[in-house]
Parts: sequence; C-alpha cells; structure tokens
Amino acid sequence: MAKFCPSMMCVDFSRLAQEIKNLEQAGADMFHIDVMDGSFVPNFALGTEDIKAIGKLASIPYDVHLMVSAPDNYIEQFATLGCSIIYVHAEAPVHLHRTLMRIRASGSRVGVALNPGTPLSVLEDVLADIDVVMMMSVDPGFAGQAFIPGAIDKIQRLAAMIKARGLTTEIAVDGAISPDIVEKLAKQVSYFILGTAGLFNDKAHYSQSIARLRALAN
Ligand code: S6P
Ligand code: MG
Repeated sequence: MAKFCPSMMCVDFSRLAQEIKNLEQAGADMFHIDVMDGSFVPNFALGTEDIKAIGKLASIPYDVHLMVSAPDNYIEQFATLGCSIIYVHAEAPVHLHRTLMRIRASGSRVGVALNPGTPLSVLEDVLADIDVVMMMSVDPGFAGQAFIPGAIDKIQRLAAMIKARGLTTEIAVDGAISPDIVEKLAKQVSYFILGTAGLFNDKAHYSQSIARLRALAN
C-alpha cells in the first residue's frame, strides 16, 4: 500500500509541534526531511538540529534526503538521529557502492535518489543493494516547481527493471506530486513525497488531502 510522506521543508517551523500533530492525525505515514548543503543544490534546507526536534516530536518514522556533495561523512550521524531511510544521490559520491554499504552497516534502510537528468543505467550494478530508489520528478533544491513529465515513463521503466530481476526494491517519487500523478503511478510507487502540489496548498485540510490521495492510490 502506498505511503504518504509530507516534506518537512514545507511546514511552518514556528509551529512545528502542532504541524507534526496535525499531519500525524491526518494519516501521514512518514516524514520526509530534506537536507541541502548549498553545494550539491543551490539552496540550504534542514539540518541535524531540525531532525533532532522532529525526532523528539514525531511518533511516525522519518527519512532523510541528503542533497549534499559529500554524504559519506555523515551517514552514521543521520542513522543515529533515527532516520529510517537514508537517501543519497547517485550523482554525489565518487564510490556509490561504498556509500550504500555504509548506510547498510548503519542500520538505516538504503535509499538512492536519482535526478531527472540521470539515466537509470547508473543503478544497474547496485540495484540489488538498494531498499528504495527515489526518482526525482523535479530538479532538487526547491519546493513549488513544475512536475517533469518524463518521470512517469522513467518510473515505469524502473519498475520493469526491478521486476525483471526479481528484486523487492521499492520506489519513491519526490517533486510536485499532485493527485493526478498519484493516480498515474499508484501501481509502481510505494512512497509519495508530498509538498506544495499535493498537501501544503491546503493547510486547513491535511486530512482531506491525504484521504483523497490514498483513495486515488488504492
Ligand atoms: C526538492 C525536495 C523535495 C521538496 C518537494 C516539495 O528538492 O527534495 O522533497 O520538498 O518537492 O514538494 P512540491 O510539491 O512543492 O514540489
Ligand atoms: Mg526531497
């Protein structure tokens, strides 16, 4: 069953405790935490202190999406902070396999994010080592961008690749996820990351938004 994961860079941080409570009551399955270093992407986002605060307040799991140039140095730190999935970008580490082994050893689930411009072929020799592949449907760095249509076909090709190899790798999608995208990708995607397009455009109605998305996915 598809899981819905609010992107925490879109919440009102001045009301963090209330936002977390509201999102959990609305049926959110997992929080998605974007970390940006101003180098891998042209923006800064959340950091370790924010994750500590979210970890203290949350009763559902949370992942971390590392949009940083040198993720290797920080894997254990994010695992210790309780991140259930650690996503690194396939484009970031020089030795992707080594980085994935480091996540595996940390006890968190192994996630790999792929930019829209990166071919699926970079995953061929590491696919069996990955728990969740996160397909970016926007160029990472900012909320509120337009969905890149090529992501649909790319996700279908990834699902076929996973099936052909008899793997259980799950698929996540991140970037401008609206109800029509959830409907289109319901069969292939296990984790939908929700930002301004699907959830935070209607802060008063988190419950209705998540319930509607869940109905479309099932
Ligand atoms: C983007 C980041 C995402 C955003 C999400 C926001 O770099 O990785 O997780 O938070 O894309 O959603 P939306 O609907 O505003 O694009
Ligand atoms: Mg993200």
